Amino acid sequence: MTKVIKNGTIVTADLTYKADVLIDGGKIIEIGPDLKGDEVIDATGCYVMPGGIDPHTHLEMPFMGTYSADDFESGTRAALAGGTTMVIDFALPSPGEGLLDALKKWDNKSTRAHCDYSFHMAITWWGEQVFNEMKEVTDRGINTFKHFLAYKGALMVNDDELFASFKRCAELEAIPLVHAENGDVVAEMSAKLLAEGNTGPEAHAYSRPSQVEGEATNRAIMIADMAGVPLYVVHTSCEEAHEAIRRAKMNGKRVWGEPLIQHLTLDESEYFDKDWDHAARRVMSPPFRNKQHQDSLWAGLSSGTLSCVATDHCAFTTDQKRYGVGDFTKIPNGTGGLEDRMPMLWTEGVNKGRITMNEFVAVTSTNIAKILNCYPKKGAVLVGADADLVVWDPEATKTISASSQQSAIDYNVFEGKEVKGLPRYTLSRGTVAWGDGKIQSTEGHGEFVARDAGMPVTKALSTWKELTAPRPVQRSGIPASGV
Ligand code: DUC
Ligand code: ZN
Ligand code: ZN
Ligand code: ZN
Repeated sequence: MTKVIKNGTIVTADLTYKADVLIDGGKIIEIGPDLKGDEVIDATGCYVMPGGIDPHTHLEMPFMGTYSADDFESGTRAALAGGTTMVIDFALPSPGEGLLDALKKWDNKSTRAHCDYSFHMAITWWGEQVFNEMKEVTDRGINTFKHFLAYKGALMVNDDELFASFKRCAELEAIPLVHAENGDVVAEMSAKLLAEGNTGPEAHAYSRPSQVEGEATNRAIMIADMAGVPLYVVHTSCEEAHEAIRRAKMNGKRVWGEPLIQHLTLDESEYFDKDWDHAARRVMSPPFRNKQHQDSLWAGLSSGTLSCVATDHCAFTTDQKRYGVGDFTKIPNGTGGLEDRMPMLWTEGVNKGRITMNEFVAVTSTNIAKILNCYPKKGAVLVGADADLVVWDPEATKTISASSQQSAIDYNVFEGKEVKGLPRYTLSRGTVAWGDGKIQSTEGHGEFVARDAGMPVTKALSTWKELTAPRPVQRSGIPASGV
């Protein structure tokens, strides 16, 4: 049974043109005018784009004494309703737990996924077992390792561990990821705020100013450079971090930055003079910033110094957020966004002239597919690519509301926002998974996407070998040969 998407305009990261798309066996088999298929999907007035890829989700993640409320079932439903056809979730070993043991847990949870998915592996402690298992993890098709420089006493790794792991990534031609906030400084500031009686959710923002992110981003970039490995910085939320990334790029380093849709569109006023629940629901790390930081992130997307827009989808119910009444450090950190990332970015980005449609495709799908080594299977409208596609209606509107969302939580941080630009259909490997305003996919349809290590893009500017190779000592005026 073939399917044909007719009368639409194809929009990719580099081209915009009118053509039909013919699909068979879950793949695109032909692109051109006047194609015929057994089943017709009408794309009149719509753009046909690669399905979104969200490179940063935490589904059913054990965190801060609870589990994030959206699992692979509700989380991937939310993804599809918003035009996203692939998520990359973080397998998270608790400190001391083996990587392969953690991976088994994520394999089990993900059997319920509605759309395709892949994993990053988190490095939450260091030892011989971790060093050895990193190789087996890459053999399983996971070529990215995440490091937390925050969450002291829980997930945080120290610089010696970070350096060791980055060097291991270099050997395996894998890419390290970093959550860049200085965990030592955050811990000090949090303790001081609490001691002074600042227990409410707004103190969360005071405890992690943009400097803690700028410092950690720059540190991670320099350590990655010494290890001879590229670096992907997750949830870049401020100018200081963006500046460090820009500088590294200008110096020829392979460093990528990932702003979140939340940081692009919501600001710190959400924490101040608001009721406790309102502010606590928006507690995440890094916290929302001011307008200047938002302008910096938008500039990064249009200039190309920032590469991908993600969500860090890590949703907690109001009841879970209330674990932190009386102590802001106990409010589970995280917000949702899977369903809203693409409509919000289109509305605030494309409709407002901040980014083009092609840039929209690049930052929601194609760039990350290339970085993570799953392009052009994902992130492309090309013959042979998976038919993970979104038929995007630029005229469709809605008001975002928790009452109509797929997510399992009881609120939405974008509540009341009017969006213009929504998926009419979302196709997952050729199957219509979202259409006519409803989920049409089945639980378990999603498949794991293996991503090999060792693509050319992992070549860094300097390599550990070059940096540590014996070299002649140069003293003032004395030739190095020592004559
Ligand atoms: N930040 C969050 O807000 N939630 C999950 C993990 C993280 O780094
Ligand atoms: Zn993080
Ligand atoms: Zn409120
Ligand atoms: Zn995260």
